[in-house]
Amino acid sequence: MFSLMDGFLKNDPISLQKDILHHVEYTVARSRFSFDDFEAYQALSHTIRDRLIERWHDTHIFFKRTKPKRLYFLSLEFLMGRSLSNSVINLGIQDQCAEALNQLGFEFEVVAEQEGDAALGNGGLARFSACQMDSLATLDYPAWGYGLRYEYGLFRQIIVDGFQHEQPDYWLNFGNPWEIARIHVTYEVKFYGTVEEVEMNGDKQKIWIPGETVEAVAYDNPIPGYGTRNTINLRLWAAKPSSKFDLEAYNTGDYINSVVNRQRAETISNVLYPDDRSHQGKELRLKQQYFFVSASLQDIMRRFKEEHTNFDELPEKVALHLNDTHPSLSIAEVMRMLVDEEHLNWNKAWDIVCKIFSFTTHTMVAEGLEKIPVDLLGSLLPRHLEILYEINHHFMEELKERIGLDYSRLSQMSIVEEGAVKSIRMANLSIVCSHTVNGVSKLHLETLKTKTFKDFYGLWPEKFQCKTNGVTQRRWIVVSNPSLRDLISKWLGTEAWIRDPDILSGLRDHVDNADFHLEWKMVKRINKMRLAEYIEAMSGVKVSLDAMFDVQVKRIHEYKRQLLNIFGIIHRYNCLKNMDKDSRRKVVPRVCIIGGKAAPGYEMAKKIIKLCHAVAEKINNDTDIGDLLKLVFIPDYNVSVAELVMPGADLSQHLSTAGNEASGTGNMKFLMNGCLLLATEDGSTVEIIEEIGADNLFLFGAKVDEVADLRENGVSNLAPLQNASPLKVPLQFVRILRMVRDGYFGHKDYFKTLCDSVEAANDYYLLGTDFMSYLEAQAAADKTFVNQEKWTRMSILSVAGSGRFSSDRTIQDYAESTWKINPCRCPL
Ligand code: 26V
Repeated sequence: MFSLMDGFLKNDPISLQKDILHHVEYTVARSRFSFDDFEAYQALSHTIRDRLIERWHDTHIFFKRTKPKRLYFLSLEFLMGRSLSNSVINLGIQDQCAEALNQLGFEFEVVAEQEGDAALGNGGLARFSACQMDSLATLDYPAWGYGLRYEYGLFRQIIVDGFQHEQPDYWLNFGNPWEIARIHVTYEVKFYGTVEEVEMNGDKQKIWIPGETVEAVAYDNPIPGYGTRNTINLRLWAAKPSSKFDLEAYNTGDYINSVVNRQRAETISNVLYPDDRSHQGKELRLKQQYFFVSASLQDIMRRFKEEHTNFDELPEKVALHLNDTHPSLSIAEVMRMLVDEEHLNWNKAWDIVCKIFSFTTHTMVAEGLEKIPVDLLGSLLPRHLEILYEINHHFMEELKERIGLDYSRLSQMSIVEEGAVKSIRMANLSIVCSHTVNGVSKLHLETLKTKTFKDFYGLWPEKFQCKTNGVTQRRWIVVSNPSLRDLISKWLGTEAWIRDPDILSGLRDHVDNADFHLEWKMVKRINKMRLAEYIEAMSGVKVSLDAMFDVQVKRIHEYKRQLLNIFGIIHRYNCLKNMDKDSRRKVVPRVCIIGGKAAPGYEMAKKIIKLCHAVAEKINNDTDIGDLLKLVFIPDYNVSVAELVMPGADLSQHLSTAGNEASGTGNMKFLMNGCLLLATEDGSTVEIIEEIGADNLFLFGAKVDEVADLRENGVSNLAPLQNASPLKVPLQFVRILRMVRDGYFGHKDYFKTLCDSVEAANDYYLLGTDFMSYLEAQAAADKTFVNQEKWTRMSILSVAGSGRFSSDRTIQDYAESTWKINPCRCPL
């Protein structure tokens, strides 16, 4: 007789092979006797997907049965990268898959390379969302991620003559085996229209008569945990024309136009906004936000209502997390659903709303906070605007009772900003309605409390909490650095650190073991080899493995100071040019690697990319310099490039002017890969210092409490500048600036505004001020590199201290103190 258990797919190499061939033949529709690497990737992915679906079902059946409180993580961006390697590792079937492929004549690594990145996000915030999903699944939390299924992800960066060009990333072109289209899970999302007041049971009631309807279709992306059967869901919404909309349009008789108009609906989820600096008040962006919010909340409420009848239970069963302010319209939407649709009275609904939302902000400065013009909001979502006004009215009344008629503070804390463009302040809204407001590092939280949201902190100190970011060691060691994974496990005698990262501290016991050092250096060498091959393939530049690989990869921003790095490289070049042969022999050879995308409209960032190429051309073609200094720009930096670059780096740079990087997560990934950091005391680096000790990284630059003075007076009252020109800028810096200005690297006119931006009077990010200190840190790195034993010690201690920066720790903290959710482990 057939038992239900017979249905389970097996994971031995023979069964996997059978399934791969099945998918080659029936999914990919190729002959099982002849298929290429890409087709092997497709077939293997479907083989893995089948296994994910089994676990996904079991997990959700288990959640349904046990009805735990669920977390809904709302984020407009997820940078997932590739899924194949991550899935087979989390499923624990990596060796079996490799063997299955091997017997068919394929190599796992080559097949895995076929996959493109899922790049549905810009940078830090989006990759952090992806790391959190991995940790939520691994720690067995009953969580769902919700996001948008953009058809075009973050643009591809190509470099032509040193200039960045953007190309669309139509990532779905070759199919996406990792998603499951739920064509029957759809919701109507409404826009525009009017609000009317009607009588209902003797009461006056507002109703929204919308003007346009669009359909949201669910695409599910299973997220497997490591060392557990739990597989949670990331549900992404795609916009489709609504069938209702159809009927009306067709009845007008204009068939062609109505079909063309239908297509307009789909544009909502078409493209990811690629600028992570400013909120421009664009209608399409607002439509994306509401489309996402409305579909997600209908889905969440439907699930809640299937299991419960009383909305009083909502706070015990549902936690809604706002990943930055992008999904904050959720607050107005839940109020609308409870008041207008479920007919709860305002106070009751408000009480519930205040218990279910939590909020994390990823921005440091007030200017970066999101505002939505009232005119725009009122036309697209008239009822929501009314609700927002009413929330603000109640808040202002409460505030007057607490602080009196202090109009300046009242107007600063108001959710509505009066002024040339009347707007809704999304951060204020989120703070007022959330029970918890999280900063992403200690230093970030401190800034929120003392500057950005000072008044709110005064009002509700208990709301403000620190949840320092983290990254998942599954992707950032196990997937990306298999040699290091093996080495760590060998010396710790266990693989338990993959689920319990604190165990990594055990590496400290071996920090002076010569055999360990030897193997440690060997691993770095292997990874440098892989990176060197990639660099040569990308840029044609051959690099020496004996050189120090010095890397700065992240979005290009003025505050991240890639320009400081480039100026440092020019300085190094000048020094080399002026050295005699003997001195040159003592120089540590360097390969400087820079990578990152500039927002398409960010002129200054684009000029930095061009300058990097111009300097590279000069240096790399100078035969006099040879292997002593190379500069390469890695184009199209993304998650999979990061997986290659981080393991191969000796030194990584994190140069933000103190007080500008809310946390930073790149530093944590490099730390996990035994790469030493050269950094300012900014964001989470402050906590890395606490963990591994200031002796184990290269620190430089103004501290956060010196920055304001330095900006105002050009000098700090804490540490006066030495070796400065009359302009209080080091002469070396002035000289380099002059070289660029005078056209030493060509493109004199083009670089003019870039030079102006760091001229003493304008140098907002303090490049000149920090330059000497930067050069000293660089010199210290050179000196240490010569002493390989010391370097290796520092490298081991970096990895040993990286456990605290696992997203597992972050998630556990959120789960316990913010979301109040418990693990819910699906039985095997
Ligand atoms: C803003 C905008 C505005 C226009 C539309 C698109 C868009 C997308 C994102 C953003 C905000 C970006 C904020 C961000 O990525 N912050 C970074 O978050 C990291 C994770 O917490 C943190 O490590 C970085 O320090 C922080 O810069």
